[in-house]
Amino acid sequence: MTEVLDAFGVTGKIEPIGSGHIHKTFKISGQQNFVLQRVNKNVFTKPEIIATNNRVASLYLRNHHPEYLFPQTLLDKNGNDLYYDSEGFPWRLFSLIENSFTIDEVHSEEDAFAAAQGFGLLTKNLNGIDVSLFNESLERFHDLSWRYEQFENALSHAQPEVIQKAKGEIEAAHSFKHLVDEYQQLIASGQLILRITHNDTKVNNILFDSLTRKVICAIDLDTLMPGYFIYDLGDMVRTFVSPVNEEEKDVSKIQFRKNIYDALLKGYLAPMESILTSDEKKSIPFAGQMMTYIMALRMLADFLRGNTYYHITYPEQNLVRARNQFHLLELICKNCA
Ligand code: GN1
Ligand code: MG
Repeated sequence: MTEVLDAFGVTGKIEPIGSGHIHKTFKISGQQNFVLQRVNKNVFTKPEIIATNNRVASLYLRNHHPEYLFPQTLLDKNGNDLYYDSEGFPWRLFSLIENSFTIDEVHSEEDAFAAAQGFGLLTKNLNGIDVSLFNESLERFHDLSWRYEQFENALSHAQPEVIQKAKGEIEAAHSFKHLVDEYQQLIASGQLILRITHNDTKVNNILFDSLTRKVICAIDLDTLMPGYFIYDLGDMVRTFVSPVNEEEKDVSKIQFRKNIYDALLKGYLAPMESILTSDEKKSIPFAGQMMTYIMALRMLADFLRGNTYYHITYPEQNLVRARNQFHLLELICKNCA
């Protein structure tokens, strides 16, 4: 760790922060405060793609929307966005944004509106950028057909006792397969425009101001890359509408809060309404369905595979998450038609 702090030329006390499932994140408290992250190189095998995508976006925003706050990484002593330590792990450093906080669940219509507006503004402000300047930091990340195939593949290689434990969830996964067909048809129809989307719009990727409770900015820009608006809108539906998050074991607490759904849609459309086409708007109800399904499939596949992707703190956590998400999916399908 000293090696890494040295490489960036910073000093301070180190403590772990954050609740992400992928990277290791630390707060550095010193004369100035920073956020230091060790990038998960098993997930992001080409972390330079993230750095380049972010640089392209940041440059465009600086020229076209200088008022927009984009959390760009700080350079190491050699002028690089990423520092590779002696063991080959990539690290990056950000300024800590003081007096800010994140939330894991949405508690009010105001928060839903504000957070959704925050994510919408990112895509809106990047409207007009040359999408081909970006590369996919994770290939086929939200390709539902491919994620379904991965689930089937994990299932075909899983141990019998693991399959037995996940029986109900496997059944649920099969029962929603029609969403894959719907997705394929939608993509093939060409109705959706490839835009620059955030692709990980869970509510805890919005930074709020502690004093005003206004949105400061969207964070976690690892998957800022070409995508369809349904990916962003859908992951908001998935993480905003229920009063409990994906870790909740008691599925009876999962709810679809219509007032929160309406507020988030309004918030997202505030910046996006004028750029979305009428064809795109027809897919609004499908967004939450497809993104909740894709996450349920990914969590279940990871459980079947023996938990190789998401960070877990107890053995059945991915199964719990998948069960939670299938319950939520059922509610979303009932309420967003
Ligand atoms: C991961 O890193 P984190 O926790 O923000 C995942 C998302 C999932 C999410 C589920 C790169 O996001 O796709 O929606 O977990 N990110 C990656 O909580 O796989
Ligand atoms: Mg992430």
